Amino acid sequence: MSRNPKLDARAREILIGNDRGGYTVPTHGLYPFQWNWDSAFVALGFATFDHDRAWAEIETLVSAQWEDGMIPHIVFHQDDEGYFPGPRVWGTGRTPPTSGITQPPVLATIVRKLWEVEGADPACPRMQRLYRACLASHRWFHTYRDPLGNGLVMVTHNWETGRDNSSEWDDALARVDTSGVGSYQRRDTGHVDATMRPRQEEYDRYVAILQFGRASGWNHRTIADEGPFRMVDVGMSMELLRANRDLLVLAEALGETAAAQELRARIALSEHGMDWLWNEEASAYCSRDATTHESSGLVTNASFLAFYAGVGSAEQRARLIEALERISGSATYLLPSLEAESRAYDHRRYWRGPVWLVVSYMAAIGLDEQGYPQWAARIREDSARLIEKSGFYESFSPETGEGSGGPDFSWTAAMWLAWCGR
Ligand code: 9WN
Repeated sequence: MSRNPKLDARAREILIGNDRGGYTVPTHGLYPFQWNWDSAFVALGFATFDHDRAWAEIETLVSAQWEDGMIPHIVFHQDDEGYFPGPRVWGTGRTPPTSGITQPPVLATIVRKLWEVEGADPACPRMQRLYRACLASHRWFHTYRDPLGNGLVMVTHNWETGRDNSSEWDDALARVDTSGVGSYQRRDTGHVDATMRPRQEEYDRYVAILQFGRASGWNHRTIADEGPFRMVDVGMSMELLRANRDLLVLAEALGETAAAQELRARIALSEHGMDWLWNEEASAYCSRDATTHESSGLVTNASFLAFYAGVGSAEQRARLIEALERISGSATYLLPSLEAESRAYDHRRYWRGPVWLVVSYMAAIGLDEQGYPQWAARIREDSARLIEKSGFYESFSPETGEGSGGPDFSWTAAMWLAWCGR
């Protein structure tokens, strides 16, 4: 049952309008290339009316996978001067050009979904190919991004987290030396209001981290061992655990016993390892610096992905639900990317308050699965109301519901079609 057929039609129009032939740009102007986790969520939207196109979205993305297994965060299928940093700045020397970092590993979870909707046939060649791509990408995470050997995910650039400007990264970013960055011209603030985007000093740090990677020849070992920014991200750690569980279902269906065994071991490691992120004082899982071991102590929307990952004792879950209750007291619309009481909260600024529907979607799925359907329903309802009030924006103020960032946004349209508008 559709909630609003007019919005369904508009959402489909947005996806089709942002389609550049086999891949979808997140929004016209601000983000003119293919982004990794955007494409995964976008595939869910396409799957509601064009299954073939849904698979193609992911196939185009993984066609740019690196030999070492990394699926890049951006694929630059064509030139566009409207975005900084573009392919020449990244200088990865790949064809097609890509960035040198990755993004949240949500792909396997979405591949499993597409495959199941089509009847879960183990002989499905499209699933099989993407299964292999996801396995290689997960192995890349295990090889390069688990320095503590506890099954969690270390990121080497805040852009990898997808929650780029969260204040969880502030302390680690403050230590990044920007003296050699040089001059460059930002493009993002030419598309959207600067008060919604990261500040200039923050951007300089992002560029400095990029420059370190480029100077290393995009050597992922060097970057992991010596990079200027190394955080264990609560969001990606939860997402990879979930993705490993979903990949295991595919491995079992394919009779891949050795891979299944490997995945089971990874899952067990992450399940135990997750406690390293638990912050007793904050009563939540929080991102933690991989070098100083300092916890951010911040409750973000990613903290609630614990349910999606299926982790936490009864006591930890109860405390997370208490935090959700507290947050719902100050936010008109769930789920804000940062709690209103936190330092640096700003209801309009990038990942420091606004609601992002893709994170809300994952949190709601987890809450529903783990026995909190009323919270899942509340998040879903709030998400639908945001779109009904303001349209298909990149993100929304949790206070006023006003849209922020880019308009006619692909993954917001996809979330309407696949989830909150149904
Ligand atoms: C950098 C495309 C991407 C999303 C990220 C979001 C934003 C880029 C930017 O846009 O990041 O990757 O330039 O701000 O933070 O989650 O994938 O929609």
